[in-house]
Amino acid sequence: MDEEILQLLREHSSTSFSGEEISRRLKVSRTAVWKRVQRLRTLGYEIEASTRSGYRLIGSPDLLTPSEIKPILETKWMGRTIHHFHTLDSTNSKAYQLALNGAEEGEVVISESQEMGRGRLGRQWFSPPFLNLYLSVILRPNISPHQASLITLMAAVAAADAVREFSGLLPLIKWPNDILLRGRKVAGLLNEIHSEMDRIHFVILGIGVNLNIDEKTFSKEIQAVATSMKIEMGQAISRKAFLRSLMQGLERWYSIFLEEGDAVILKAWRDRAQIKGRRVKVTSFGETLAGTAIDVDSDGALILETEDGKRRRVVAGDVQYKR
Ligand code: BT5
Repeated sequence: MDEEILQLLREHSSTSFSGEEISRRLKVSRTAVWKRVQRLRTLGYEIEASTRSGYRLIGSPDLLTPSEIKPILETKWMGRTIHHFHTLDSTNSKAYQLALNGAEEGEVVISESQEMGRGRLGRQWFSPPFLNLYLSVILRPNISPHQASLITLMAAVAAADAVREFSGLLPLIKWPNDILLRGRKVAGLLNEIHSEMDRIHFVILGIGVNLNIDEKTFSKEIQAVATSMKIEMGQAISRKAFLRSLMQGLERWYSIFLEEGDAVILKAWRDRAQIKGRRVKVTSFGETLAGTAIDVDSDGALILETEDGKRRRVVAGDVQYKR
């Protein structure tokens, strides 16, 4: 009902809208409308009320509800259905469930916070409320499972571009899925696929971006590796505006991937990752390898030349840059 009240108030934003009219249209009592208005105020909506003329919406918080996001989205199909929550265990888990139950390509799950935000390899993603972005997009690409990691690379390109547009700083993509500003992680991606041997049912593209979180809100451990747009820029940014740009970029890069194939994505990723020739330490399935990064291949794997001169192909793991 919150969304319906907000929609009515938005449609009549220049004048007040009487409580009686709202209660008639939504088929609830005037007291119920009043209680809802009180609730919306606690969420940050500024609603003027007068016994004579009714309610008027004069200010909206930077919430990521469908009614806030849809009017500003510039995408054709991505994010046209948004499932919004104040809290969830993980947007990826929710999106996975929705996709199993038939949700369509382009449906998006957004949560203001996550109780069990997930990183890769069983790690956690710190997800406090109202400060950052936690979203998962359902994709149903007609590609073979081995190409799925190209979707991670594609999404990293889109996320890096949105970070660049808003911060004016040059982010770096760290293989496979980190977006760094000045060497610290500002965003991470977690892609999960549901597939058969030769067919993908769906991909859940999970993205977390640190937007307005302050340094002191991170734990000591995360503080050492993480940053946010606000920390780097010294000012808060609109989560709505960032989301709009990110969604537009994702839709565009995903279409490029489907229409033009791997090579364009790999080139865009290489330009933003600058990985060639970097001295790295890679941890993969319990093994640590040191060497020089050569490239990523068309399956998104990292090609490494180890110190004994051998080439190794790393499909999953963590990279540390060495000086
Ligand atoms: C990632 O994992 O970077 C993937 C993060 C994906 C998060 C999104 S949020 C929406 C969607 N729903 C989910 O449940 N997940 C996705 P990984 O490379 O494993 O990095 C995890 C590591 O990053 C942790 O072990 C911490 O060291 C660090 N970390 C945790 N929270 C962080 C944060 N908010 N910002 C920066 N670093 C963080």
